[in-house]
Amino acid sequence: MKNIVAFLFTSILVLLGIRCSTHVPPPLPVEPVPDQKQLAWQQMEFYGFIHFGLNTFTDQEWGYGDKSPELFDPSELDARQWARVAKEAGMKGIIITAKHHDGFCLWPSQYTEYSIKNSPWKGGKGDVIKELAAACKEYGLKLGIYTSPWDRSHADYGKPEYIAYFRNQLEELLTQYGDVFEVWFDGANGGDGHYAGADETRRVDKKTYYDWPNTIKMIRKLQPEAIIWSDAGPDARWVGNEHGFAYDITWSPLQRDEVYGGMPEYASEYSMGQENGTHWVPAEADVSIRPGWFYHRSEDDKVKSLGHLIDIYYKSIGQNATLLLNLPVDQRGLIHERDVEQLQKFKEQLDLDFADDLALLKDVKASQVRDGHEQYGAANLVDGKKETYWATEDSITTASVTLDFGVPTTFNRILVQEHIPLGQRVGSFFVEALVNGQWKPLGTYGTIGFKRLLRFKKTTATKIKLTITQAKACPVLSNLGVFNAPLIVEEPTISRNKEGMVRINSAEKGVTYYYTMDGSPPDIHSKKYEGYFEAHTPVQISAMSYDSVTHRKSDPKTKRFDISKKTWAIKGIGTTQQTVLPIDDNQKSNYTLTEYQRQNGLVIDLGKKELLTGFTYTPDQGRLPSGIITHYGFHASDNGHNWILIQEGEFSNVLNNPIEQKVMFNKPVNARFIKLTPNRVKENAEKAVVAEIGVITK
Ligand code: FUL
Repeated sequence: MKNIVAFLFTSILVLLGIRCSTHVPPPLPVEPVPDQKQLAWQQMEFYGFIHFGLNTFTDQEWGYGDKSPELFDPSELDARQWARVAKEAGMKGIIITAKHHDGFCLWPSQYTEYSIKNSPWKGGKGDVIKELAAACKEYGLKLGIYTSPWDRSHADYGKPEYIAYFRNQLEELLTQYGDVFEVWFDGANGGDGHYAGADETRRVDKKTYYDWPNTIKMIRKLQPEAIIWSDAGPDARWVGNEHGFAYDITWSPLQRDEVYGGMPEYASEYSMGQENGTHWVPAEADVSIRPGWFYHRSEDDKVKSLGHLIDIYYKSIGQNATLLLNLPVDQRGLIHERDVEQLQKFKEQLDLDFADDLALLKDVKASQVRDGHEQYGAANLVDGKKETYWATEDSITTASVTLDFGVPTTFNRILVQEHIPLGQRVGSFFVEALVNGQWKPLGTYGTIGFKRLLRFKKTTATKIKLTITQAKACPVLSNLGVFNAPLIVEEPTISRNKEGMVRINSAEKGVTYYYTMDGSPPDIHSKKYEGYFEAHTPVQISAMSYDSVTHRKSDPKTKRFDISKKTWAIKGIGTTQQTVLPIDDNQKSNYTLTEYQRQNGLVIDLGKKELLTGFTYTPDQGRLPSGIITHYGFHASDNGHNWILIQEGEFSNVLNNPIEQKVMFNKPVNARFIKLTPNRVKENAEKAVVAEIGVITK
């Protein structure tokens, strides 16, 4: 019986033109190809970055190298918390800033006094790298080291002596803490610095100064499995921006010999890689979960939204890069609660996105299979195995595969992977879906590489067809996945414009919003948002996002608005666009008061008399806020000529946390005209900046 089955099976395969007995040689690799350590690294996909150091305590991004180690004093440093958070977010490793540009070392290097050994933390006996290495081990994570080639504290920076120091320190880091999976060399090199009291600008020849070939040789000897990262690799490269985005066309091969670390034209000319690149140097996308790399209390409100983080995931890992997501450690020595919460939501959403592969074990046919042999058949694309692949004859570089669901199936994501041990091949492809018996285009794309993730709006189709239109050599694809990701359900944003129209919104189209205006928490029985609505009197709006398919709902978002600014006008200046900026209710655009305007103050006609109990001031909401008013005067008038000073004082903590400032008056005041005078501005700047001014009437 068994024999008959085997005979029938073989006959069917022969009839189908699929041979399984004879050996058909696999496609030859298309050079360059990854080595074993690069393959293992690529499969890690997602790992964390930790920026921590003296900058954390001086509220800086680029320390000058002049701050005392005594400022480094985390109150409850817990590297196990960092590792736990990273692990739970799905990360596979952590890279830490052992030394940033300021030169301060997080380990007790024997070659300098500028380290934690001269800090009060653990009486100078601590070692952050050691604690992190142990925590990584405990949580099954790999450890990576960032050590800045530029050292703004070192007396010898710019001279040959510094290179010996740099290597000595690298040797400490690569011999004392176990296996290191990645060594990260920043391209930001040379410039002004303390340089042990010299206080000057030192430029280096980035191509030659560091003598990279010998440093690389040394690293290879000490940590043969480590990936060495920089703009120029040699093993992995910068993606060319700090937004966490790779590109529609992202080649892992790179003309490596043309590139060097910190090369000015790198981002625009090399960061996408090259089809004819000479070396395998895949891209890594680095981005911070907040605007800054180091922790700043002023950014507690600026942790990236869930929608933004998910977008980063699809544009990095989904475009042939790995994702290095930075989690700044705060002054306590912990990853802040808000970042942790956001990471949990991120992980939850990704797990849902890829929960069910609708392509698994479905029927797939290819326009051509290498020698018609089942070893290279299209079924390999959906067999759930990484190492099997579909390939065509060597001479064929345009080909297609068609996946048949059998029944109409709804999806909005496609995953495609090339078998990269044989090199990256595909340069362009498009995808179609058979919807109600008709082929509909879903999109046209560039490269695939290790992983390509495609997003579409929900589509119901019986078949999907992927057509490769250009490839360097015969295509070799290992995986085709299809998913139906649920909507991103995140806290919505609530905004109101100058006309008093309220908008509730989020990054995801298709979710429903429910809201209340009476202070109660929203639920699905609350009022449904159907589009802009008017709100001119003081109101508190609480809104949530809801997905009616999965019944998931977001945390509520609450926003309070006072009277609308529909009738407001700025006095004493022309009618340019600038005039509405501080009263447009969006807090995003800045209004700059010149020195002359500062003396006269910002005067606003409210349009009618109002009973005011206080006012609000929102400083510049940009990355590096300028013109922050620290001390104010607030004046009121009935006619815009005779003014009474209502109150003057200081905006408390505005420099640390430049968010909307609220000032309540000692007693209410009736007025039609108001005036804000910037009595003092951060760093005595000449210009004062107002992103928004508002009144409180309740
Ligand atoms: C940049 C540095 O200058 C930043 O401070 C940060 O460390 C980032 C990851 O790389 O080039």
